[in-house]
Amino acid sequence: MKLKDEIITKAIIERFTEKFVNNLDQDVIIAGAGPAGLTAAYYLSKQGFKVSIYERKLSIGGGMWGGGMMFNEIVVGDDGKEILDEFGISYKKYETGYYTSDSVEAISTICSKAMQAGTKIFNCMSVEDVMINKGRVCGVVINWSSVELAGLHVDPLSVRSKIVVEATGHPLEILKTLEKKVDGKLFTKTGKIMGEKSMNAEIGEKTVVENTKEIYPNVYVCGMAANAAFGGNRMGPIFGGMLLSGKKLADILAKRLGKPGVKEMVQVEETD
Ligand code: 48F
Repeated sequence: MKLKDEIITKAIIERFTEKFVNNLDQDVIIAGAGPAGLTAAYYLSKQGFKVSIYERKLSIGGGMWGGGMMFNEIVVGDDGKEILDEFGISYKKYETGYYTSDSVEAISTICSKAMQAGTKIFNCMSVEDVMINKGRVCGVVINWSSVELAGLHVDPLSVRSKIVVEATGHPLEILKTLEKKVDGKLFTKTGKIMGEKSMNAEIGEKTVVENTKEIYPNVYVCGMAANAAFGGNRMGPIFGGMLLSGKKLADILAKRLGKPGVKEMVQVEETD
């Protein structure tokens, strides 16, 4: 059979458009395809929720590929190991309570399992803002990362969702934008972003899970963003907390959203 270049082009454009159009009204939109966002997406998609992730970079996986200082191994504790088991990621015991895993195997498997469970990932797209309606976030504003990088004056598009997840890691990109618009109204002690504290794996691993929660109506934080938002410690290349945070978020959201496909959360139509 003779291959026609124009058919290849048409196939790509049509299939991408189909995927994009079918995912403009989601249960959950996650900003950032790092280990925390991907893990949350996996557990939610597995239960049938409509989940998409917008990732600024060409590659997904955030900071997991590079392990610690580009030594491509990660460390997880006992609880994190259970999530590696769920994904079928191999690991080795190092000492009691410490397990290591190849970071490339870990993140590529998490991504693959999330997608096979139904998560849609839109890479090369940045979340640049959120939509707010009557004091509740109801979607995100997106643009091609290349537009942002080139500083082009091109208007963005918007995508609706019941829940928006801030999973952009240390930079807290979505919350920083939101904070400016809802001055002092975040669900932190100060009403503002608290900022991350210095490295402490012992404390950081615990608080990253505790801090995985709602921070503004319909906006949740997970992964490193949770500690950066609520004033927790950073924890370096121990990744169990990121996986546990993603799983906790999925559990909270599954309870809140109820059964997949049920539109029980009223979406407000009028603007503020
Ligand atoms: O940074 P990242 O891996 O976040 P995480 O899942 O994991 C944190 C760890 O990697 C590490 C750590 C572990 O102890 O501290 O830092 O919390 O992934 C965040 C992803 O968000 C993307 C970014 O490219 C990365 O892949 N991202 C950042 N800003 C945006 C974004 C944005 N505005 N829109 C879309 N994606």
